[in-house]
Amino acid sequence: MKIMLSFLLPSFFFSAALAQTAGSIVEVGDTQVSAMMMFLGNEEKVYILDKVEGNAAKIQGHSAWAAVWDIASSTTTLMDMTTNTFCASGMHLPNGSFATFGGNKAIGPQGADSDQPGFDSTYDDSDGGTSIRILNPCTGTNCQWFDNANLLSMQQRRWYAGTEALADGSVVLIGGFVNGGYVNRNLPNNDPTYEGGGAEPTFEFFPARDAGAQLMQFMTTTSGLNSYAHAYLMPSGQMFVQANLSTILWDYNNNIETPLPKMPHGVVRVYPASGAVAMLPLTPANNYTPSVLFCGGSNMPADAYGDYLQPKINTFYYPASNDCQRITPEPQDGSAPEYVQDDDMLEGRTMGQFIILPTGKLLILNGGSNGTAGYATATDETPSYADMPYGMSLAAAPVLTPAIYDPDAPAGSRWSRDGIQTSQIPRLYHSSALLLPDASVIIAGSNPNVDVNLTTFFPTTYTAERFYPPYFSATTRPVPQGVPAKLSYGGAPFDIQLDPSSYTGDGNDAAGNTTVVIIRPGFTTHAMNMGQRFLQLNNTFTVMQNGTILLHVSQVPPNPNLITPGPVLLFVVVDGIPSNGTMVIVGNGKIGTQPTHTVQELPAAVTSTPTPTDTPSSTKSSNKSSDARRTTVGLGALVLSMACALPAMIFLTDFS
Ligand SMILES: *[C@@H]1O[C@H](CO)[C@@H](O)[C@H](O)[C@H]1NC(C)=O
Ligand SMILES: *[C@@H]1O[C@H](CO)[C@@H](O)[C@H](O)[C@H]1NC(C)=O
Ligand SMILES: *[C@@H]1O[C@H](CO)[C@@H](O)[C@H](O)[C@H]1NC(C)=O
Ligand SMILES: *[C@@H]1O[C@H](CO)[C@@H](O)[C@H](O)[C@H]1NC(C)=O
Ligand SMILES: *[C@@H]1O[C@H](CO)[C@@H](O)[C@H](O)[C@H]1NC(C)=O
Ligand SMILES: *[C@@H]1O[C@H](CO)[C@@H](O)[C@H](O)[C@H]1NC(C)=O
Ligand SMILES: *[C@@H]1O[C@H](CO)[C@@H](O)[C@H](O)[C@H]1NC(C)=O
Ligand SMILES: *[C@@H]1O[C@H](CO)[C@@H](O)[C@H](O)[C@H]1NC(C)=O
Ligand SMILES: *[C@@H]1O[C@H](CO)[C@@H](O)[C@H](O)[C@H]1NC(C)=O
Ligand SMILES: [Cu+2]
Repeated sequence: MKIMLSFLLPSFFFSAALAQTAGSIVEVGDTQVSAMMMFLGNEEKVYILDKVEGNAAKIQGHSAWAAVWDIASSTTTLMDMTTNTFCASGMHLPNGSFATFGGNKAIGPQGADSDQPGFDSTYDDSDGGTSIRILNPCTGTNCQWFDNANLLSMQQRRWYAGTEALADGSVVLIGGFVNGGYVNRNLPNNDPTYEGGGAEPTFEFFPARDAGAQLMQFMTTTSGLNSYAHAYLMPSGQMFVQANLSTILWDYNNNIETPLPKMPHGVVRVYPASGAVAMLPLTPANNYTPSVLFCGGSNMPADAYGDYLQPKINTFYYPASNDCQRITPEPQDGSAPEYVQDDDMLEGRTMGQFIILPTGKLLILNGGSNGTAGYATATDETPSYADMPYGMSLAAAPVLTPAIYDPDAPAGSRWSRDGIQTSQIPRLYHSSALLLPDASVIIAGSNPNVDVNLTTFFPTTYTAERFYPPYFSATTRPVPQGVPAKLSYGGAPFDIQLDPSSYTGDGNDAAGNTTVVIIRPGFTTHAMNMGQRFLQLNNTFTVMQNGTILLHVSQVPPNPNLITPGPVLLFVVVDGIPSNGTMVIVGNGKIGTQPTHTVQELPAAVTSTPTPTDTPSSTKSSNKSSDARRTTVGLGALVLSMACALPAMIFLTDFS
């Protein structure tokens, strides 16, 4: 029956029908390297990095660990790479390039030490501990990674460095391990700062500053659980940093730490507990005040984390946390920041990952409901690898169904998974996910193994999937015209045009329920999206008598701390239905102080006037072509809306 169907249906029809189902998770092919890290280079390409391992796919005679994935064709092209990217971090740059930082030493098969100093001849990889690698994305397959430690490198070795961009487009790199491990400590923890050379307690900048790498007190305070620290630049220019159970606001220019409250309930959110963490949307309604949301991770007792080698307990039998906390680090009313209990997730998750959707809702996917990130051949409770129930995986019970969190819903009703399908593919340690320009989400990776293992419980995974959020049920998606290629910090507003084919129903209603948002999908690795942010641009509109909507859109607010210079996707969202995203550069494209300008007033909103025979109910139910015909009043009859702040815009069509 199935075979007959595929004979009868043209294949393009079949795949198109599958691909667009709202809530579905669809397999979209083979990434050839296991996608531990990914980022969106431009509207066409996703760049993928793996660690050095024995992938069957070969380039220049050695197993590949880098690739580029073409979104339209779902095909992978291998790329060459010199150094070991194992557990690097990454960030966008102001000109649309991306950088990755650090990694591991050169290794051979099964993670063995390299056969030569700093180079392994079997896997053909060099030490990546201090590497800074740069990619200038291209739409073909001919761009290459710049990866030359002799010309560009960090001052310290960093594996799992916390990474955040600054207002001038430079990047700060925070702490990390020197050579990797499960947690960043020895036991007993007699040397909490340096761990006998295992821990890297300093921070440094890219491009390097004269002061060089400086000691960061927070790394000692949080000793053990301080790698991949969660770091978010705040409007003041200070940085919110969270690791272990500690939280600070950090003045990285003067290296001054201001303590904020401890994470409640003993839930650790950094690796390897690996909670899902994201900054909530910055909107005109919240006056661009950031709040950070933490969900899941682990409340394992401190002792259970063990040391560099392995955990003390059988983590895979320890339930992950379902606890969510929200904090506004810089409240505009001057009150003291505090963690606020948020709705529990629908289940516990470690390595859950937040993807901010154009609707301002947060998708969570991937991860497991038991255990932690990381891999090991033993725990103190299971000393023999042969007895490890899930091979090297320290997590178990993969959560296969995404859920969606609505930050604006009343407490108690923020989580939902209505209409969302379940994947068949576990995505545990070293999985990744990323928002794509069509507002779907690519999901890839998972490889809780030291080297490629296709036969273990949670194998090395090459199959990518795409998740289609609920808005893929829409039959009409907005098609904005006139999206600029660049946005400035402040200055004159610009116009985006939406023709009536971009919406259904009444034009005034649609215009009033339209947002223009910029999203930085970020550099995804280890259940994080480094640099991920969502900012709604302020806007008003003019609804024309022919049904075309002209959106008058503000530039980015004139504070580069809110969204640092570099690439973002711009979406227009009408009635909760996003357009395709256009890649746009925020700022002047250069590392350095960004020019800012006074915000110029937006024109007042203008709605189209219905004919006198229209009733409010007929306005709501009439279709757009009949709207277009009945709205025959000339420009002079346009009604100015009352001056009122978005989004509480009042629509004057309802009084006829
Ligand atoms: C973008 O900026 C980075 C860092 O300054 C630089 O290495 C890279 O070459 C630039 N890319 C382009 C295309 O100019
Ligand atoms: C986290 O920090 C606390 C001190 O605040 C320390 O007692 C604990 O051992 C740390 N946890 C780990 C796993 O290192
Ligand atoms: C958004 O624009 C409206 C209309 O010009 C203005 O009243 C409001 O203050 C702006 N909001 C923000 C947060 O800038
Ligand atoms: C997860 O942990 C619980 C609690 O220890 C245990 O009952 C369950 O069997 C574990 N699940 C898996 C798949 O190991
Ligand atoms: C794969 O994992 C299984 C157990 O998890 C192990 O027995 C086997 O040796 C591994 N294979 C390779 C090639 O590492
Ligand atoms: C969005 O992009 C996809 C993929 O490029 C394309 O097939 C589709 O037609 C676009 N949709 C709109 C509404 O622009
Ligand atoms: C509606 O009128 C405006 C202004 O003349 C024009 O720019 C726009 O293209 C028209 N829209 C349609 C759908 O014809
Ligand atoms: C705006 O669109 C959303 C999503 O479709 C819908 O839930 C909401 O009711 C709309 N709001 C108004 C004021 O129409
Ligand atoms: C929309 O209006 C047109 C023109 O009046 C009409 O032909 C069409 O049937 C209407 N469609 C719906 C869905 O009401
Ligand atoms: Cu890792």
